[in-house]
Amino acid sequence: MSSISIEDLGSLKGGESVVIYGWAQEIKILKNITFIVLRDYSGTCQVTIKGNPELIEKASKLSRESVLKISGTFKKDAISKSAPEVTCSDLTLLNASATPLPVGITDPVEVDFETRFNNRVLDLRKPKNNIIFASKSKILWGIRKLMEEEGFIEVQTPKIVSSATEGGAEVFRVKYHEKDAFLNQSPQLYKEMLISAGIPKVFEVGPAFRAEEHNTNRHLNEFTSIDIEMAFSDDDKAMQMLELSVYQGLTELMDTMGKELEQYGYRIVVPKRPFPRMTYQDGIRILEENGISFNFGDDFSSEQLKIIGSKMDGFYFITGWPEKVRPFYTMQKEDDPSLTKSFDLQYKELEVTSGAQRVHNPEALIKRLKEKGLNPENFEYYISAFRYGMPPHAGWGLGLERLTQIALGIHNIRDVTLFPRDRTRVSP
Ligand code: AMO
Repeated sequence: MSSISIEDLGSLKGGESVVIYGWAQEIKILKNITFIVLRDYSGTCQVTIKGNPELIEKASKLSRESVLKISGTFKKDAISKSAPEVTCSDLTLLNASATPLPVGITDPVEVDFETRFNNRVLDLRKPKNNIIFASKSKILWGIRKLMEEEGFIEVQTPKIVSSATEGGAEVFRVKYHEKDAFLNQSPQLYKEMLISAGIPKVFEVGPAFRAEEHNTNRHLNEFTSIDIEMAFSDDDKAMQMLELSVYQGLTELMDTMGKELEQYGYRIVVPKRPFPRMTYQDGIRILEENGISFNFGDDFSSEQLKIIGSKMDGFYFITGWPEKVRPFYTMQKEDDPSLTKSFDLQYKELEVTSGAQRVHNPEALIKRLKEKGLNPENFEYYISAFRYGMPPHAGWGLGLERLTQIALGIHNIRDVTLFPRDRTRVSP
């Protein structure tokens, strides 16, 4: 007999023979009757064992979270109102769970962070944690669908690279045969090269590595970057595409999982469009109105972004960042080279995306590299892509974990990461 998922039991009339597989979430042994709460990937049901001393004896030896095969009869008018019920006629122990469980699946007491993440597979069995990853997948699916509709090609670029993209300090070095190499901090240089390679719209979803020293609730050492690059484009068009991407990703989540997520206490943020835009100078003005003096050209600290973000409702752009705080590939404004054609997308104080129109002239690029104290020779493979006709182009990089944090209102970025990598954790 083929098996049925717990969710699909609901479609039966009652009285049918069924086979179900799952974990023994709870085992309640009473005098002449034993109840097992069985959980599979779709939900939980109650398995009732009575009038069969041999089976009751077998069930009494089970440990929680053991994997079982249950054969029985589906009971329509179950006593348990919250879960469907199956009267058990046979029980096979497929794999016993060790005891005690370091992380209980239903125990009301929360274990500490280290224990949770040392035993992450058990922690992920909790439906409230598990659903975060179905949500992350839906957000990504919404964005992927949009990319497909808009004619983007999904690409995969190297993650072992010969030069640091986003800055020297935050890069992991790796031994690459006889040479040194780096783990890529962003697909930036490669996505730009693909514009010269004749792909007008590229996107990539992949890991990005940052040797961040600080332990915060928004930084990982390995995160998922959604990157796009568009030919014959500018910062304004890139911002429009970003607004649409965030909107579509979160709408897909709301439409497909909104109700279920609410049951777990998550309230999805669905953005209102258009996202307001403020300039870097507007940001400074807000700070000054709040009695904070600020040096033009500096980056906003997270405390300062908290103040700026408190004036904004939901997602907003900060545009026109100073050249000093943006990477070498960012295009300067024609009328004021101290500023750039760049933007960040923010949600309150959290930065979700950075993007810009890029430098496309090879001489200008070499000049910018030198001004930033970098050696153009180390970037020759990249610059050469600009020598034979590089279109003007623009794009952005969006942190999927940060977007998921915002969507579900989750404080710590580690909770939206299956196996987080941070300053102290590289396992599991
Ligand atoms: P940037 O360095 O701002 O820009 O990164 C883009 C986005 O990636 C996410 N992010 C992170 N998420 C978790 N942990 C981290 N340590 C981390 N660092 C960054 C953020 C951030 O907004 N090449 C440019 C993008 C571009 O211009 O196309 C870049 O990488 O959400």
